[in-house]
Amino acid sequence: MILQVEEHVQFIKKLEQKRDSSLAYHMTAHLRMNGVYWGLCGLSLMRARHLLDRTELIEFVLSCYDQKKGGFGSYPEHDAHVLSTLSAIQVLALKDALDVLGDRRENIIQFLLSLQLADGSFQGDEWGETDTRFLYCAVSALAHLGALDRLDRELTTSWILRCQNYDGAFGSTEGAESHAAQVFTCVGALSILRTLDRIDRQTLAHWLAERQLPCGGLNGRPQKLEDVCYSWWVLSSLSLLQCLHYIDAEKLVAFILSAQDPDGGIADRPGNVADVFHTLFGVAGLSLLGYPDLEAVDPTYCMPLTITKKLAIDRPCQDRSGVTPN
Ligand code: GRG
Ligand code: ZN
Repeated sequence: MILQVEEHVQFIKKLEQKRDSSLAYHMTAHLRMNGVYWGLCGLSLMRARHLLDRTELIEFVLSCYDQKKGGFGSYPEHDAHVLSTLSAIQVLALKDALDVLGDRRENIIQFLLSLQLADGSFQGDEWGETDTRFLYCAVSALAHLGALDRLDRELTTSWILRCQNYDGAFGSTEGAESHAAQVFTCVGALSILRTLDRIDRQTLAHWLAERQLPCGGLNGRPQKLEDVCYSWWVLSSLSLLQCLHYIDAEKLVAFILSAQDPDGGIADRPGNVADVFHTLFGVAGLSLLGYPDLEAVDPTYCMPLTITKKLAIDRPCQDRSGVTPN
């Protein structure tokens, strides 16, 4: 089986045209900005970024700017949140359009910094819930904006380390269950902060390697089912730990390809309905594994390496084999 690039590109392109009055469309408005990033990044890795119109994307992103809070919401008139703010910045970066931020750039930096609490954790907005996802988003967004020097790296690192469990993996907060997606947020943030050397890589890499099941797919924690998106969360983390070779790549490639819908898109597992989230993370996983003709993905940012290199984001240098000198 091969990657059906043309079908996946058309699948993503069609989503853009599906703006309608359906309930499903409105019920997913809170994910719209994330969705635009997932689609545009997926297209980029399949070398089809040009299919989404630059001007329209910039207009949409700017229409979601929350003047009062200084960040981006997921949809016009929605309150700013760190999840949609990172996606908005990534969409602009993918279209080489960060300059359009103008004076908003400083307000966005202030918004991101204002989300950090005294213990180093991050809230997603002013309402108080903290999560290592929010920390990653703030750190990545600051890096994209060239403002990492405004962040207290030591305080931020110390919070991440408090979220590490005895098994070497990370949860959403101190004492929370280890979960592979939270591992990505913590390892990714440590990579951006250049403090990856503060963790015991081997214990974590072995926990991540144990995520591979006999079917070839990866799960997010013990006793759970395989799911294509962990091809990103687990592999990017292993790549940053220089341990990509701990998993059986051939079996994982076969699993991801088996979750393709013949009409386009990739599902969480074979036979399920395809969606743009699993399409991006399936393709990004394949890119990390060196699948032919895809753009190389940056394991720290889930962005094409060509883009993060151009932005000269402050990050350790990486290559396709996942070797990341710290
Ligand atoms: C730029 C790639 C990128 C990410 C930004 C928002 C974010 C940072 C990361 C999200 C991390 C996260 C917690 C994703 C959720 C992944 C997921 C499949 C959760 C499902 O959990 P369960 O409990 O599924 O429903 P399992 O697989 O455990 O049964
Ligand atoms: Zn999933």
